[in-house]
Amino acid sequence: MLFVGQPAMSSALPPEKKSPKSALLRKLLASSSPTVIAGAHDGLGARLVEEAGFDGVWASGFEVSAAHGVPDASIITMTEMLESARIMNQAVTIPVVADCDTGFGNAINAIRTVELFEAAGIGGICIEDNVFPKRCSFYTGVSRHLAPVEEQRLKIQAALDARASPDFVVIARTEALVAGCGTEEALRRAAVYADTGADAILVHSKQSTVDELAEFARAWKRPTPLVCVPTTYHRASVEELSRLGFKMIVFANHGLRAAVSGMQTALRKLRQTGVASSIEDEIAPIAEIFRLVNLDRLRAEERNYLPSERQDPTTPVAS
Ligand code: SPV
Ligand code: MG
Repeated sequence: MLFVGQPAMSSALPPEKKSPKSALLRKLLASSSPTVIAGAHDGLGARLVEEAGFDGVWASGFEVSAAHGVPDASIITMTEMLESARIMNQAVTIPVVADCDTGFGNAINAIRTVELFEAAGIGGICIEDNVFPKRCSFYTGVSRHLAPVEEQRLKIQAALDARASPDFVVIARTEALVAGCGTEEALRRAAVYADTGADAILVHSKQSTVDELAEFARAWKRPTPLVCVPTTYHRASVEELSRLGFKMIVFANHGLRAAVSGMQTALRKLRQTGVASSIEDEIAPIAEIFRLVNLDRLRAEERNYLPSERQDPTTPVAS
């Protein structure tokens, strides 16, 4: 039974309409221009990503973890991540790529991960070759262990086999460079994942320059598209990364970091001054929040679906 306010789950749709966003994402990956996506952790953030003109939303494990107030270290559960990704997906028309870390366990966990994320209408997921529990690629003092390549190959195979539709995008990510295993090992792993059928290869790096990724991309001869995440090598532009051969570029956490800076500045000033007018001109007007949550739609739906005696005739229609 569908309760008022409960969104219709996409799994109730006929099979051909099950994952229209995955078809969209697949099209983006196949196009000649770079696909540029940005990180988010909730519906509002996802909507801001879409409004800024990005091609898709990266449902970031780093962001969702931070939004829960915990490190990015396999602490949030698969269902917490799924719910966050589902909320983001509901808020936008562009596809969501969900960062599913290790697939939340072994290949068997990855199977259910694919089933549930696909059923939620997510465009695709990314599965990395860290062992569970993973540690954020940027944490220092971590002894990094990668899953044995054969075990990871089977996990990618399991994820691909678990798809209801071949459109659902499975990105295989290697942490070989982050773990200090070198370009050759990164290429060896990426080749195995690509040959297994992964739709794209995300090769992560925590260097401050793009050099090791450039070396990787130069040596990459397979047609499987490459994905990169320019967080530490932040001087590399979309144009440069695209020229190097990267097809999808993920600005993974910049919205969260911008929000944190903005909130810290405003809240500190508010606490110091004790008067809201001190920051009123520096923060989004209330009306901007009305617009972002689509108040116009609420008004229209009230007019259309509530009996006249339930409508408030004095409430102005938001313009
Ligand atoms: C994330 O956003 O959670 C990622 C990208 O996996 S990164 O944090 O750069 O590893
Ligand atoms: Mg992550």
